[in-house]
Amino acid sequence: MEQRIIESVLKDLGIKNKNYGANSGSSTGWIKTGGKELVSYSPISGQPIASIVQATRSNYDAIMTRAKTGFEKFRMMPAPERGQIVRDIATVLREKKEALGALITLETGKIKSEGQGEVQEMIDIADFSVGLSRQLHGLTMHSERPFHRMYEQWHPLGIVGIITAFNFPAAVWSWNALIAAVCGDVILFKPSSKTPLTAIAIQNCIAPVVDKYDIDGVFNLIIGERAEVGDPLLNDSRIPLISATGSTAMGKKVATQVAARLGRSLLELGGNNAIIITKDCNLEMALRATLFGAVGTAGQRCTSTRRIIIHTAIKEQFLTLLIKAYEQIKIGDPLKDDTLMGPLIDSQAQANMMQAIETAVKQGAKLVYGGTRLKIPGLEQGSYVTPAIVEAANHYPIVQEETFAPILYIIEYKELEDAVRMHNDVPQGLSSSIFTDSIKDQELFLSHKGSDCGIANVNIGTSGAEIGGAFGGEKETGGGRESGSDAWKNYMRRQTNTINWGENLPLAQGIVFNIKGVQK
Ligand code: UN1
Repeated sequence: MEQRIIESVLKDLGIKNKNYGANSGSSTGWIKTGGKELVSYSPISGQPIASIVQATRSNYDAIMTRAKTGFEKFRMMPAPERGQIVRDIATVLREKKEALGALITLETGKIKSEGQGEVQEMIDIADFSVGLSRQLHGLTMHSERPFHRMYEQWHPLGIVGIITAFNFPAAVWSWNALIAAVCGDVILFKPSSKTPLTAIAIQNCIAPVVDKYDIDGVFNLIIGERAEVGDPLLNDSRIPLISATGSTAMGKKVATQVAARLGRSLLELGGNNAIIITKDCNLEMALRATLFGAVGTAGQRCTSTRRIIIHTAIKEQFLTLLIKAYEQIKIGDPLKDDTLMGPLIDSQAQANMMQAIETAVKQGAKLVYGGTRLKIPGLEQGSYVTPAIVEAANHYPIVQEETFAPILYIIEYKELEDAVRMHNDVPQGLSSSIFTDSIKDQELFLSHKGSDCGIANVNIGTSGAEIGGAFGGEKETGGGRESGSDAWKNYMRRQTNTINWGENLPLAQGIVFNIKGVQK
């Protein structure tokens, strides 16, 4: 079944058995790259899907030249016209939703419905960006000087580097690329080497739109190794902004390298997201949110629920219900309709999960469910696991870490203030949630002494954020905000303009600086 799906999806998205790893957006924009071959294997079965000839350093330079030329033209196009381009991209994405979603499933192992959901997230951000293209507003200020006018305007930044992770290979591209595009930037996309085909598919989807508007050099792609492509990109002073999604370790490296040349970085890194479950909440809702948050995408979202901080009085009841629900989760081929959890991305992720559980037990935790390797008949090469439930204490070093796998730590509390303190007592600060029917508990959680995360939800889980809000988090999550709200400002440079339309040259702050014979 998988082979047939692979063939039809690749055909539909214009992917060949062997592909090039650099493109400047148009259908003729592919560069005949000459680097090492990279094979994309499906985590579902471990079988190869297709391969890519990666880009070399000189391929990188060629793409940068095209990006630079692309920017010179694109920046002068009125923003609403750029919005029109993104509107056309949204139309293609609607047409290709099924195929692109299936490819995301093939390359990441996330279930079908989540693959489709990821393309929907792209469509949503495209629609949002179209509206935004008429709303790149600046403020006007009242000048302290007579016959003066002051305002600010937002200019495009230039070339924006986008580095993405395997778990959202398409949506995170769209958050960055489509908003940057309406802002008048051009982008250089470096996808995860675990999901290069989704990146190639995106290029193929948008190529007819790029051709129609003659904007080669706006949506650039580069697939290559760190020495050939990754490091040159981070160190390139022609790239004023690098937007990077991935682990905290990766983010620290990006931040350091980009800061060394005083470039800007926009970081969306690890999370260690918790749900606080209070005594008086709707426990069934809390249970459903926990299941999607901890098991969805096999625990491989940066927003995945990793900790449950639950009131002692209801802990046993909740745990019983949770285990019962975990027993019913269908694990296996993510292409099948009734599967709820697919494989982990690779055997390294599986090994990391097993290692983390072992470490947790050594540190005093109790494994109460799952945490085993699974062999699915016919898919023996896939890294399947049973999701784990572990009773633990918040201060255990392993609980303080983000393990990118479905491990859920259960932590008890007696007083809400303690729950909030434990909640915040981790290095990461992405997403958070409380389940409660008490307005007081809710407001404490949302107050200045409440959750310290970038996202704080009430009676909603930690994952599955809508695109309309700003997305990102504090502390080791990196501080960046992407997607909705005013995250677009990251992709532009602000300019303050003061205009004197009078006959005098008064100085601000009342400074007198008169030179005889020159001033009035
Ligand atoms: C990520 O895991 O990097 O909120 C992004 C969510 C999705 C995005 C996750 N909308 O779970």
